Amino acid sequence: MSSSAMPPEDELPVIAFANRLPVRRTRNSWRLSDGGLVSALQPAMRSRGGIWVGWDGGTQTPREVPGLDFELRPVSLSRREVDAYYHGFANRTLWPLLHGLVEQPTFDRFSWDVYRRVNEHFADVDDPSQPGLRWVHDYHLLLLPGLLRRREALGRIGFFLHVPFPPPEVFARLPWRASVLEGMLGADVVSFHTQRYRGNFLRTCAQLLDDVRVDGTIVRLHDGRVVRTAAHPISIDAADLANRARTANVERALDGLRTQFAPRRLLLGVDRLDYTKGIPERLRAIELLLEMRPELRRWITFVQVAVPSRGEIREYRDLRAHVEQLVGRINGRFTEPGLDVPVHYLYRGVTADRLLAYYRAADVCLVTPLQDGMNLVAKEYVTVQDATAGAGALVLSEFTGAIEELRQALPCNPFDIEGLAGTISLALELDEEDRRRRLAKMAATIRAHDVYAWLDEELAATPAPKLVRTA
Ligand code: GDG
Repeated sequence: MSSSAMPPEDELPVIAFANRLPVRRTRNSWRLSDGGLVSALQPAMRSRGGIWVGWDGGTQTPREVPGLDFELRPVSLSRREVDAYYHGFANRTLWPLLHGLVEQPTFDRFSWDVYRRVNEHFADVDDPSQPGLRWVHDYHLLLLPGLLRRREALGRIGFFLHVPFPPPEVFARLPWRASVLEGMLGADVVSFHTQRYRGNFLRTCAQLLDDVRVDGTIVRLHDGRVVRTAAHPISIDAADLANRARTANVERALDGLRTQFAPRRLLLGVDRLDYTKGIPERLRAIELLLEMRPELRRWITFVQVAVPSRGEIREYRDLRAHVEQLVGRINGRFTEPGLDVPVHYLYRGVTADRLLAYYRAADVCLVTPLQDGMNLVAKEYVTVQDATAGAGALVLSEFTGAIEELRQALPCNPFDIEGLAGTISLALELDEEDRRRRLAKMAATIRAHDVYAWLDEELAATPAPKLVRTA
């Protein structure tokens, strides 16, 4: 394979691989889907052109969609494959394992076999002779970098993990740990959100693989190939979000929210309904706060937007029941006769404009995951508040990737319910000047490292990996 015939790395088209294609069907056309991954990758695909490889979700997705300036390459999966690969190995094994065992992972050989097969389907739709920058995303496709390399794909291979990487003693539980690590090491560069996850990965390779040598931040393989690692925190399009937060539609929605909730102060949570997000802990802290400070029962409202997620999986259905029981209990205990309930719970997604109005209206945003790779909601809230002269406070879990950048947030340990209740109380007491100062600093940090900075880091051309002979 000669790289001299290829255009320079930074001109190669991007071939992105992600679990899902970034489009959804509306009544009679195809639209770009919402969601963090799509909005993060979209600018790169727009500027470089290329191909997006992903599961078609069981629909007949066309290769080209008007208005989309990159090609779609669908991977079709049978219902059994989706069950075992997606609901099974990806979401019942890898998801809880990579999030540090916040739930028990299942270890099931059949799901593992199907996961391997599905990763091969993704490799099958790629044409290895097409020069490109192959950019593989997330825990659904951990084996794909290795498969692409074995097929001698032309150009660099990058891998980005959107979720945490746990310490070696946690990852060690996975019966197929060596195959998974070897799959990831098929990339030229393996990237994580933070130095901590990167460090965990390097220590895991050193401890669990016999035939590699970890040398600082690189991994040397037995065949002399060198794999680099990186920490590139993902971010948001801060300028665009700041503009969108000021549109007439958002203003209108904001007026509605202010009329609805005045004169109460608004606390907000926005998450997929996922057990990593710490929603029950957050509710229990609110409950404790209302118990300790009865005057707040008529002065605060907590709005939780819980976007339905992975309802096929038992743990998620149990979580929903638990959350709904807690909401009922808190409202039952603390609603005062003739007054509004203290907790508003929305089991659905809201439109982008409405979400921005909630971000604007909220006096406090509660981002309290038990474990979260980054958390974009925290960055969005800060950006919107700062751009609209707000003075909100952010309570942020120590177990998010975002805490490493958002140093002026009020940190919390969501496992400590009393401590969390105290931090929420503090957020309500903080003086306005202090809140504005904190917001301004955090917003500046986000602007300085927005999604474009992340893309530049991820896609920066690196010299072709050198072959290093080991003795
Ligand atoms: C994974 C990792 C990492 C939420 N509710 C609504 C809505 N959203 C949007 C938010 C935000 C996105 O969804 C959620 O992103 P997060 O980062 O908070 O969380 P995950 O979905 O778990 O994402 C995470 C991320 O990947 C990127 O690498 O940060 O750690 O777990 O953009 O605004 N959007 C709309 N309505 C809603 O109701 N329109």
